[in-house]
Amino acid sequence: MSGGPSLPQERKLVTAIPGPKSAELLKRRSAAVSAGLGVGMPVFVTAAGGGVIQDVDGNSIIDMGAGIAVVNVGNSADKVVENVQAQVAAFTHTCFMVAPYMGYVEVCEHLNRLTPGDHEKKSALFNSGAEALENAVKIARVYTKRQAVIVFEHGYHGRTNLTMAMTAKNMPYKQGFGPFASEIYRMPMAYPYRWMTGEENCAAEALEEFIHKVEKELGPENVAAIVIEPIQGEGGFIVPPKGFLPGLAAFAKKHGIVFVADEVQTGFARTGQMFACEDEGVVPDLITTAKGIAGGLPLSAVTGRAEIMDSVHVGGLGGTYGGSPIACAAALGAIETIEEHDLVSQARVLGEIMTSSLLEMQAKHPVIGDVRGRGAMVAIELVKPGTKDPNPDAVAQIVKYCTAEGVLVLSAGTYGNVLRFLPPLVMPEHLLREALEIIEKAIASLV
Ligand code: PLZ
Repeated sequence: MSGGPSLPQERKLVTAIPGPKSAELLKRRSAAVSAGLGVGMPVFVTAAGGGVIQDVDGNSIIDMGAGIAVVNVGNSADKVVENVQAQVAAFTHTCFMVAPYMGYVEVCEHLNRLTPGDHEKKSALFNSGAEALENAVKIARVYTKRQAVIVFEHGYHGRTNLTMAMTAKNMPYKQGFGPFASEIYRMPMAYPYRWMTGEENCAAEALEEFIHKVEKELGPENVAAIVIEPIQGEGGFIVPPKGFLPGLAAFAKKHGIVFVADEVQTGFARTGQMFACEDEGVVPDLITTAKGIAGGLPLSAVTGRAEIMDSVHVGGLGGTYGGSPIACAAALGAIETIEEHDLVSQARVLGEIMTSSLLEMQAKHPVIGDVRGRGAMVAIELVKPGTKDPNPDAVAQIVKYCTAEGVLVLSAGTYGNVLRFLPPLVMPEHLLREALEIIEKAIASLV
């Protein structure tokens, strides 16, 4: 069976979810795979492309998750497949530090060109988002000769030891996995919907509290890096109010702190801009990317000011697989697809469809406390009607309903009460509207 963009773009259920074949395979999965890995959609995939995922039972499911913001260009995008096939036939691995190849250099050139700011930039490639974050911290520490790293409440940066310390949420990411890395300091996040004194005060008060804590408790001269997601992903698509990110960037600049934008989830056209920090003209010193960079192959990067990136001693950065030739070939195909098909604009088109429809739902269903996001990164926060009390049960029920109806949706949020939507940017509009109709039915069916 072949997937990719030519797969029929329809939702089609021929069995219950999971169907009998998937149900059998789920048994094999539990027998063979560690129980530590959760299951979202309980089906086994045979093909995927455009806006759909096909399973072993012949069901065609609408994909509102894009593999957690990875296949922005769609699964098996033509250019990705073409480049990967050519690369895999030419050579599969030499290790870039042992014998270099041009795919790596070209990906770095694109990253240096595409990321915000027109200063001289350099890049280094790794495998996963967490690895990019680890390396951004290493680089910032060497450059500043300081150790403290500032992160934010509700933030998510990965599951390795250092990035677990940087990630805010205990369950399921950290519980029992300590001890964690030291010198990580978590600051209050500007979370407009839940700001105690009201949304209008959020940016100014959050910044004030941030500056107070850093100046009085940490000492800015000890801080190597401020690391923040321009829109928090796993935390529940928390969009900081205007002024918060520029305020942090200005504080970092004043004190010689490296300002790191973690664009692992927001990057590569997702938010209707190539990178989310462009929205307020914020130019980070370093930017971490992964996910959408390579159309589904494992690749990540740190890109930033040449003087910072070059401050590391020769041999100080690397890894066996980082910037694998196959992943780089995929990235070149993904970047070409994003630019050629103007997926930046398409993210806005999809975002407008989602946001307007979800706002209409909010007017009818008080269980929707907040609708937020940017571009094709949109979420709803569910509350107990008439309050702002988190309602994770409603999210669980909606996910269950959508799963049964063949729509893959993802939850998020510190309180588990956020439903987030991240369709592939190539999803046909009719499929997106159909998914939204089912989501509304799920909300209407809440008991
Ligand atoms: N930074 C902003 O969103 C990964 C995590 C899925 P890796 N988010 C999805 C899960 O439950 O493990 C993420 C992110 C941001 C860093 C990461 C980490 O990226 O490629 O998963 O290591």
